[in-house]
Amino acid sequence: MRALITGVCGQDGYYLSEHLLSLGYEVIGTRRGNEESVDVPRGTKLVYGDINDAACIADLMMDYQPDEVYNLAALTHVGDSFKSVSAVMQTNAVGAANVIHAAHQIEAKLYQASTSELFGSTPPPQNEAAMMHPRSPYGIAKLAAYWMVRHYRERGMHATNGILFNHESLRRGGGFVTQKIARGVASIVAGKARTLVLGNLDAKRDWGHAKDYCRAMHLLMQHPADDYVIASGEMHTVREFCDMAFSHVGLDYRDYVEVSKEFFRPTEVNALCGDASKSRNLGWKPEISFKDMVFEMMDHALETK
Ligand code: F7E
Repeated sequence: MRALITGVCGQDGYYLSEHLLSLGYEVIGTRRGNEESVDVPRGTKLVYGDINDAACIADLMMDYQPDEVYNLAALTHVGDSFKSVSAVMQTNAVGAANVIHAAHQIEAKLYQASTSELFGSTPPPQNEAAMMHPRSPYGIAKLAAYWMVRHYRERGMHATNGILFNHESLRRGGGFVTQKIARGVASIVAGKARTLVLGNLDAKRDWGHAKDYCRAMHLLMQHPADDYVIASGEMHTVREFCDMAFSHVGLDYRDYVEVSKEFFRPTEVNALCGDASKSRNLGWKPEISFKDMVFEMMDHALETK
């Protein structure tokens, strides 16, 4: 089996490639830059690819004829999307359409990285039938891609939306709140910072481990094309995350965390908690707990500071 992963250089690209390679897949991953030091699992074949360039994506499909295509490439920071509306629409909606269309042309199966941000203001628990009401340009662009997947599915394509709730790991980018907290605590412990400045501490999220969620991506592709929620079913506030991370090193978060309007969003998604019963019925379940995920991120941040 041959898989093509767009956005292989991100957190999810790493874990998905690692999983597919362990199953004996040949993995082709796209990257845009020419940097020497790209961290992908050994065995991943890196090729140039930009989902915003329809011709480039079409050529990749023709050249490599993948059996499965995983579209993970995207602008992923929700907060930033308020300041880059056109770019996020271009990459997350039009770029995704380029990938979906090109995969359809060669009759490959397609996985689209959909997101709990689609649900936006709909109260938890959210499952596949919950109303979609995104609250950011990021969510709106992802909703367009979600519908494009459904559209091609209606035309007979094996096209699946994995609606993944927040998923983290030591590979998470530093702009997301979990990694910001982990690295912030490590900086305080190392004496390099005195405070950690955050935004809305009362936002509630359903956080799982990226490794578990990337395993799900492949599993979903082995089942009938559909929309599937992947979530832990547990909800925590940003404040609770802080409490656990600071407690891990014997500190009280209230002594170090400051709140600034700078990190609030114009419109916030207040509470996300997924109901993943449909995916669980296919045999998927998360193996890494919230606590273990926080500790893994913390220990890694402490080691690398
Ligand atoms: O924010 C609040 C913030 O940026 C989580 C992406 O992978 O998951 C991710 O989106 C919450 C929000 O992730 C800060 O307001 C407080 O309520 O870690 P985040 P996200 O926006 O939930 C979904 C499923 C995706 O699809 C996305 O691509 O934390 N928060 N203070 C903060 N957030 C950040 N970034 N920085 C703060 O200082």
